[in-house]
Amino acid sequence: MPESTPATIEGGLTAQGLRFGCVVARFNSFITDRLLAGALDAINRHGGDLDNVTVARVPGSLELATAASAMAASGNYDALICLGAVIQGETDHYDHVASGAASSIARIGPESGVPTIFGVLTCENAEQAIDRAGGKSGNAGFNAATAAIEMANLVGKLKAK
Ligand code: INI
Repeated sequence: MPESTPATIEGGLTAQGLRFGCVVARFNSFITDRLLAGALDAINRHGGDLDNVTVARVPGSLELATAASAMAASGNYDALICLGAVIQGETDHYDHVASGAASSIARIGPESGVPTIFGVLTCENAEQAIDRAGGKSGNAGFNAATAAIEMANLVGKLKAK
């Protein structure tokens, strides 16, 4: 057994004093409105102030990254949460929308230094999406906001070290 253990840094789950940007797709708004409600619930329950949350609406999931990039560049946010719903069967370009949204959002955090969370549901049908937006499988918006809180705290600690 080694005699010492490495220092481990983790982000806590308090949202107090943190500023969040939520970018929400209007496409499939019957799902994304529920994701946003879940995200705001998570921020509120973790001690955050909803006055420190800005919601930006975009047409669809393919536009989430552009708005999130602008918010990251503003320097006004500790973390960003991208919320969308891509549902297979309603489009033949499902794969393009899903992979385009995922790859563009994934770049923002590493490139800007502002944690940017992928809260986009990719589902086979509407029922699956409903299950994951506050139904029997929880709320992916709540989970995305919780990840944003943890990452904002972690990045804050790492920068201060
Ligand atoms: N956008 C979504 O957020 N979800 C979808 O399921 C979807 N489908 O099915 O096409 C979708 N398309 C719109 C896309 O995100 C853009 O807004 C559009 O292509 C304009 O750039």
